[in-house]
Amino acid sequence: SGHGEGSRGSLIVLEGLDRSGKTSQSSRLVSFLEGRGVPVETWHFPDRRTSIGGMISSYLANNAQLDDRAIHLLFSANRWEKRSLMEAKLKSGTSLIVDRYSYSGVAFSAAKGLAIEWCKAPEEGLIAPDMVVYLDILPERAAERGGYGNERYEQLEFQRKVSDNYHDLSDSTWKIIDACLPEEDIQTQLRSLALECITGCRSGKPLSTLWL
Ligand code: 2DT
Repeated sequence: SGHGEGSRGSLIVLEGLDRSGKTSQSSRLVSFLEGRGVPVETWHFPDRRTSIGGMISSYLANNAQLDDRAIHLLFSANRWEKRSLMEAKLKSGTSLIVDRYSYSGVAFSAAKGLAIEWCKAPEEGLIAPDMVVYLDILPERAAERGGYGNERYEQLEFQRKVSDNYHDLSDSTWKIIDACLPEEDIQTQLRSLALECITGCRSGKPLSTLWL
């Protein structure tokens, strides 16, 4: 019943502020899904391993200065350069758990004062996620967790603006999880949301593109 050959994987995106727990929750989720025999990979944007990713990485480390629009377009290009592989994986039945995607792209650049619509434009045509999970945390609480490094953007004032932008971007389809719950409880919610999403995609829901 839709579980056989030809069923596609799901594109599941995790978003949230720095220190919201996205990275550890997504790697635990992937281990869980693998254990259930689900073909799955964890991805992360920016993908710093490409040459565009290298430019982004230097910018984030404050080793390179770039115009706000130029760096925005590099983040977007870093998703575009992975688009065909993403589509191939999904069509071959592999689900992708993606730590940050276009919403980070818009929320962070718009926090510098760029218009939301301008920020959204280069993302148009990328594969739309089947589910966006937002790990919700107040910027003040995230800052208390410590571990902000020396990267650009890792400052409370900036994170407040990013948080406001995420709230503007979110719609009723986003799954919001309170990032201050115990880690186990977050993981439990995430697992059930992911399984439900993956099952739904297997039964024939077509891929679509941004923006929905
Ligand atoms: P990580 O610490 O998660 O590697 O992110 N960012 C990310 C953007 O400004 N635009 C984007 O399109 C993406 C994907 C978020 C590094 C920083 O880069 C920001 C934090």
